[in-house]
Amino acid sequence: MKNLLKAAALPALMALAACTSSSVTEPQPIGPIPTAYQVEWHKLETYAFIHFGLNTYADREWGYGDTETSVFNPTLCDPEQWVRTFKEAGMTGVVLTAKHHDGFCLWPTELTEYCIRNTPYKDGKGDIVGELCEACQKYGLKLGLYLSPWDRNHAAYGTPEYVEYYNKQLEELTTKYGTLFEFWLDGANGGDGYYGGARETRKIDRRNYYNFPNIFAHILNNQPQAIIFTDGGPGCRWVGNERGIASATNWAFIRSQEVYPGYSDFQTLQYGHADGDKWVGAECDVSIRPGWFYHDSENDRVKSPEQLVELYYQSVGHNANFILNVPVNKDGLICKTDSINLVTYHEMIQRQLATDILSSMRPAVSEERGGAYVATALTDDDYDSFWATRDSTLTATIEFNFPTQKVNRMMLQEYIPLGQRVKKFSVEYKSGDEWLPVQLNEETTTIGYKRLLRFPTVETDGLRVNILDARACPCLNHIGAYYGGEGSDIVFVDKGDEFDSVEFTLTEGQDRLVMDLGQTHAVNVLHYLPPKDGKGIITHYELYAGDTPETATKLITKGEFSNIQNNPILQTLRFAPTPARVLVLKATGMVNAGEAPKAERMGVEVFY
Ligand code: FUL
Repeated sequence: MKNLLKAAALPALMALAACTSSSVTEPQPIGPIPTAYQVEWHKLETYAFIHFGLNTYADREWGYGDTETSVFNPTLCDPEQWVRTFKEAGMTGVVLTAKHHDGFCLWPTELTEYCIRNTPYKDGKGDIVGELCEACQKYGLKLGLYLSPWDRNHAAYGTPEYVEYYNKQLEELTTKYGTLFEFWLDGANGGDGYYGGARETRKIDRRNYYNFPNIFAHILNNQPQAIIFTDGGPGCRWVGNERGIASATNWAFIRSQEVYPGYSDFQTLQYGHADGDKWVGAECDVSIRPGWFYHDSENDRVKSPEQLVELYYQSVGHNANFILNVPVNKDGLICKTDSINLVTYHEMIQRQLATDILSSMRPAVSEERGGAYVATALTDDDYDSFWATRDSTLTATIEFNFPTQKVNRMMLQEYIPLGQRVKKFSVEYKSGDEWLPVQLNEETTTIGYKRLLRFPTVETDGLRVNILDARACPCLNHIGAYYGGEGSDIVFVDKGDEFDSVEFTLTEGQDRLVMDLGQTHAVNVLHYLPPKDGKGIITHYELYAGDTPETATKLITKGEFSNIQNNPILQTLRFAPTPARVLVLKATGMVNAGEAPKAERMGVEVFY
C-alpha cells in the first residue's frame, strides 16, 4: 500500500488510466520469435554435460579411434549418483556424449563393434545411455545426447556410406531412449584418424558432407521438442568459446544463411546477430575441469564454487543457457570435489537471489498499455503475465519506491514469446533527492530471456529502470532486486595456469619454439600454454631434444593438442625422462597455416 501511495505522488510517472481489457490488444510479436519449444528450453537455464568414454581411460581429450574397447571398465558406475548430484546443484537436465570423436558408442548398438558390447563393463551387457535415461526419469531430469558427426574409428568416414551409418545411429538414439530435450552436434573435425586401420587424414566439406538439413529433419521427426545444438542451431547455438560465457550484449538471433557447423566467424556468436533472421539462443559450454574428459592430473584444478558463480552470471545472467561439463572418472563416478563445488555454487546463487525486494510491488511506470499489460505483471510470479507500453512507445521508465534497503543485484526479463526487443536500458538508484546510476562493469544493452546485474551495494529507497531504446514496444515480464550479501564472488575465470619451470630462454622460429635450459636436465614434462590472442597456436607437434638447436634431432614424442582452438588451455606432454639441454617443439600443424608458432607460457619439469 505504501508503494502505491508513493507512486501516486509522482505525477510524471503516473500510470495512465487503464483502458478496459476488451479494447486493449496484445502487442504484435516482432520477429524472429522463438518456437514454444525454444521458450521452454530457455527456462531450463542450467544443465550438466558428461564426457565419458574410452578417453577417460586413455587419458586423452580426442581419441584417435584406435583405443582398445577392453580399457572401458567403470566398476562402480552409478548414473544415479551423477543425476542426484546434478539435481542438488539445481540443474534441470544432462547431456551425455553417446559417441565422441573416437567413434566409441556408450550404448549397445549392432551398427559397430566399437561399442560398449565389447567392453568388460557388465560383461558387455551394459548400456550407459539407457542407465542414464532411467536415472533421469527417476529423479525428474531431462536427457540430451551428443553424437559426434566426426568419427575417427569408422572405416567409411568421408564417404556417403558413413553418412548413412550416422543416420542409423541417430535413428537408434532418437527412438530408444525416451524424450530428449537436446541433441548436441559439435563442429569439430581435425582430419586425421584411425579410420578402420587406414590411419590417414580425411578432409570433408564441412558445410555439405553430412547433409545437415536432412539430419536435423531426421532428429525432429522422431523428437520434435529436441533443441538441436550446433554452431548455428536450428535449436540453440554455440556461444563461440568454451569458457562458458556469453557477452553482456546478447541477441538470441543469428543470420541463418551464414552460420553452419564449422562457421569460421564463430566469435560473433557470443553476441548473436542483431539483424539475424532466426531465433537461435546461445548455450555456454564449459568444463568444471580444464579438460572435457576426466584426467587424474586435473584433480586439483576443479573450478571453485566462486568461479562457477561467476560463470552463472556471465551465462544465465547474459541471456544464455549454461551447460556445465562434469567428467565421470574411471570408476564411473563424479569425483567428490566436483560434486561439493557444484552444490556449493548452487547454494551461493540461491542465497544471493533469495529475497526479491520488489516482489508484488506496483511500480510507477511512464506508460501502461492497459488491459492485462499492467505494471503489477512485472513483479508477480506468473511467467505469462507481462507489462507493455503502447505500440508506438519505444522508451519507458519503471520506478520502484520502498523502505530503505541494501541492494546489489537485479534481474530483468523480457517476455520472449513476442521477441527480443530492448536495445538499451539503464538502472538508477535514489540517493536523497537525486537519481544516480548503479555502477556496472558491463554494458546495459540487451535483456532477452534473463539479464542479471551485479553492482556495488547501494542503500536506497528507490530503483528506476529506464528503457532507452527498443525494436518495438517493450514487453517485460519481470524485474527483481536483491541484496546478495558482501564478498568476493567476482573473480577472474581465466587466471591461466601455474606451474614451476626450470629457467630457460625461449626463441621463436618459423615453425618451432626452441627452449635452451642452460644445462642438461632429465626432462620428463613439457607445458605449452597457447597464445591468448589466438595467433600462432600449434595443433600438431614433434618434440626433439639435443645439446644445441642444430643438433636437437632426437624425437621424444609427437602428436596433436586436441581441441586446442576451442579450448586453448595449458597442454601438458609427459614422456620418459630424456636428457636435454635444448628442446625443440616443432609445429607440424597450426590453427592458421602459415603463422609462426607462439606461446603465452612454456615450462618444463625435470626428473631427479
Ligand atoms: C568440442 C569437442 O571437440 C570437444 O572434445 C568437446 O566435446 C566439446 C564440448 O566440443 O567441439
